[in-house]
Parts: sequence; C-alpha cells; structure tokens
Amino acid sequence: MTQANATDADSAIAIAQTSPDAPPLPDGLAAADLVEVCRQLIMVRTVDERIWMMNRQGKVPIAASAQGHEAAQLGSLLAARKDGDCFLFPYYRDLAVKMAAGLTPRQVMLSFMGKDGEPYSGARQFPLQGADLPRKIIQISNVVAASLTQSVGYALGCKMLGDDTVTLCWFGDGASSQGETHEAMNFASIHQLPILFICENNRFAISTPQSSQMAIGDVAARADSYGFPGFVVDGMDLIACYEAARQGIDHARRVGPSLVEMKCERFMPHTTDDDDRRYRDRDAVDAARRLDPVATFPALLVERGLLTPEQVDEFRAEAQQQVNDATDYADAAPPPDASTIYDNLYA
Ligand SMILES: Cc1ncc(C[n+]2csc(CCOP(=O)(O)OP(=O)(O)O)c2C)c(N)n1
Repeated sequence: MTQANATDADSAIAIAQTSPDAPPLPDGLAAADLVEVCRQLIMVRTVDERIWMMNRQGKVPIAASAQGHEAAQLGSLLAARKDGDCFLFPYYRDLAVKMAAGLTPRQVMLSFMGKDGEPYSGARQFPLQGADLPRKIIQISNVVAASLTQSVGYALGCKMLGDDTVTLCWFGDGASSQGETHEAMNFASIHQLPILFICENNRFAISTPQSSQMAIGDVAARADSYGFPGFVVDGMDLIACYEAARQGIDHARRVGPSLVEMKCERFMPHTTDDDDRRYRDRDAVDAARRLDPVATFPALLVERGLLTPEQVDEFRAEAQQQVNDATDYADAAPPPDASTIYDNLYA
C-alpha cells in the first residue's frame, strides 16, 4: 500500500496531519475519505436507532437493522465510490450502503414511515425496496437470494453492451444457502461476468444459526467450486472491508467474479418483529458489541491523529440534529396520494 494523497475528498472540518508513526493509509484512500466515512457511520447508526424507536412508538411498521454491519457496508461502498463505475444490488439490511450512496436521513424516515416522497417505490413496498436509479441501486424485494440472479443478469447485460460497470451484490449467510445463489454464481463464473459478491455473514438467518444451515465454516470456501476466488475478511474492520472490496472490483473488471465474505455481527433481533432473546445468548451479543464499529472506528481515527475526540462529538451532535429534523419532517408528511397507486406498474 502506498500513502494516499490527502486532497481528493471534501470534508467540512479541518483534517489533522496523520501521526508520523501511524500506518500508511490504504491504497487509494485519503485522510478525508476516512473522516467522511466516520461521519456517515455515526449518521447511519443514529438513523437506525431512531427507526427502531419509531417502530416502538407505532410509527414504523417494520425494519431490519444494520447495527453491527456498518463497517462491512461502508467499507465496501467506499470501494465502489472510489472506483466510480459500479451498480449496486444491496439487500434489506444494507441501510449504510444506501445512505453512503446518497440517501438522506429525511428520505430514510419517509420510507420507514411509508410517506409521500419515499424514493424507492413511492411508499408502496417494504421500506427502501424498489429502485433508486439515480444512485444506481436496485433492490426489488426481500425474497432471500433473488437479487443474486438479478444482479448477475445486470452484469451480463453490462458485458454484452461493452459497458465498463462492475456490479456489486450484497447478501446474507442465509441467502448463500439458497439454490438461487448457486445458480447465480455458477452462471457468473461460466460467463466471467464483472461482478463482486459480498456475503455479510452474521451467522444467523433469523433464528437459524450458521451451523444448522451449512457444514462449513466459511461461505467464501464455496467460491473455489464455482471457479473463482473467495476471501474472508473481518467485517467489523472497515478498512479491511474497503481493501477487500477494492480488490474484488478490480478483479471483476479485469477477470470476472469473486466472493468476499465479511464476518460481521447482528446486534439487534432479525427485524423489529423478532425477539432474539429466545435463541441468542445475551453474553454473546454483549461480547459482539465490544467490537462495535461505531466505537472502534472513530477511536482508530483519533489514535491516528485524523480526528480529535471533540470532532467525533460534533459528528454525533450533527447526526442527532439531522435525525430529529428528519423524524419531524417525515412524521408531518402525508401518505402517498391514492391516485398514484398504479404508478410504476407494468400492467
Ligand atoms: C425465499 C425466501 N425464503 C424465506 C424468507 C424469510 N426470510 C426473510 S429474511 C430470512 C433470513 C435471511 O438471513 P441472511 O441471508 O443470513 O440475512 P440476515 O437477515 O441475517 O442479514 C428469511 C429466511 C424470504 N424472505 N425469502
């Protein structure tokens, strides 16, 4: 890795010099990138917590939390942004992917409260499902693993058109147990499609532990049998996830598919409808929380001299203020007008 140039990303705050004995920044990253991703991380967590709270107040019908997955999601999305030419197929837990791609707190709250202005489906679907084409995102449904075949189809289209886009597809360990995943990966390999598969492995498919759905430790081990590379990375380490995704994107463009498995933690129940106390040991959840990226990543940047503790506090205050604003805005917004019910339907 080489020391990156510290000028190619905007940041509203002054960036301190990296400590002289800090390790070099990852290839292609500037100090300002890490500061900006730290701001996003704090923002996403603040939004996510508010969504959960609004569910308990009866104003959000359902949500799947990204808490514990943010380093995997933001690291991989940062790689996509640095590449500049990627199309994204996130899944229902990927709030951080969607927000880092440009979705605002107001849009998120409109979506989860089912209000007019929801950007994915006009509030006619599960929150944030449909498409956000200006931000190059498709997430049609939460049918587990369906997006793998859809994303492979997208990558095939790019290849046939001679388009340089790389497709990224995120999914869970449970999705990797579906037959559709095998079909998609096999097809992608036969045709050497420009796609990166990212498995966010939190070791649970709702209440089913990994050991009950596969007899192997690493989902990435399957890549070999499809004929492409597979890598395991610490999904709680944002920079490691960035580097793995960057290599996967590069590989997709030069050669074809690869699979990166990001081992992460699901801090919350599967969704707001689930009670994970029935199947998860609380000590294990508490232990997982000690790896929380929303604590470890800002601490890393402070240690490297890229941020001060006061600046981290400013990010937290800014996030609270924006999320308060977004909540009030969405709460006051009307539901979608009944006359738009047939918009965006084919027939
Ligand atoms: C085809 C299909 N089967 C079952 C379900 C019900 N379901 C919703 S989420 C889920 C678990 C998926 O787990 P995983 O892929 O590991 O993702 P995670 O929710 O853990 O992030 C299941 C079984 C579904 N939505 N679609």
